[in-house]
Amino acid sequence: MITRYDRVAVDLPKPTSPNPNGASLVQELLGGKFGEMSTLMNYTFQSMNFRGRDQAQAKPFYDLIATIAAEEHSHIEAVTFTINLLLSGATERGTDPTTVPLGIAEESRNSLHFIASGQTALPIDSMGRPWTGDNVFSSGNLKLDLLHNFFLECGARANKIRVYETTDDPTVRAMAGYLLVRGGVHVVAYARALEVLTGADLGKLLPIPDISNKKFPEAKALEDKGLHRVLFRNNSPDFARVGEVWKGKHPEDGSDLVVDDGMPESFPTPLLPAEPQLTAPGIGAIDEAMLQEIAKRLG
Ligand code: MN3
Repeated sequence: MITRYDRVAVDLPKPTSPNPNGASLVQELLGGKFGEMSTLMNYTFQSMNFRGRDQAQAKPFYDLIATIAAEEHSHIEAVTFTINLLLSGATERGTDPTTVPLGIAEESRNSLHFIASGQTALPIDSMGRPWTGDNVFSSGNLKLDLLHNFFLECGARANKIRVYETTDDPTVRAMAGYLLVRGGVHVVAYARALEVLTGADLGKLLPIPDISNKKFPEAKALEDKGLHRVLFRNNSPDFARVGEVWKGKHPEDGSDLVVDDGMPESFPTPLLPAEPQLTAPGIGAIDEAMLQEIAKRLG
């Protein structure tokens, strides 16, 4: 079971200006092959599908995958709110449909943002392809699943770095910086899991790609606070054996890995203003002429 809070894990600043094409790019980090929907769904299915967790030596790995799965929900929120903030105010606000208020859609890369949604995120990648369950790997073999997850997190890290490099927008950079740090935790966690399970030292491969998080100011600020070495248990009485995997030294800077029984810092969810030209949300702001017409018909 999941407990939900009306909070986000990243303090997202307002974009410097609406940026529909930036929003299209960021979609890759949500619904792309290596996006947050993929990490969320991979670990969610792998944890629910986990066989033999009653075996003492298996339980810490179950606890790890389940704990990371829960965190990934906050990552789809971070990316989705970033997209939504970039799309807010991208078209002309008003209630007159004859002024071509959605004209910008013609020159924007993703028309679905304007036609299929209320200028908001969709479960698609940066090219508009829908996210698919084909992105989920859940083989039932722990070693294989952990190897896959290590690869998935490294691929996700590469995508985050490249999206960061496309823009200087502060919202995108805050989101990408945060996810580089937390995704980095998950890279190390799956490397450490394989190490505990097999003795292989995957830490020697890191970082993949070969660039430190500390090169990204938004990520460095969070790593200076130690966010790269903490796994959160979110006050749950369960999954307590995660510390049997998440332990030892961080392979990149040698700091101690720690399990925090509480929750990460969180921030209010950004408010998305109404976009009346899209009739979103479609309550209030009643059209006077239409109201009179209805009143006449009702007699
Ligand atoms: Mn993630």
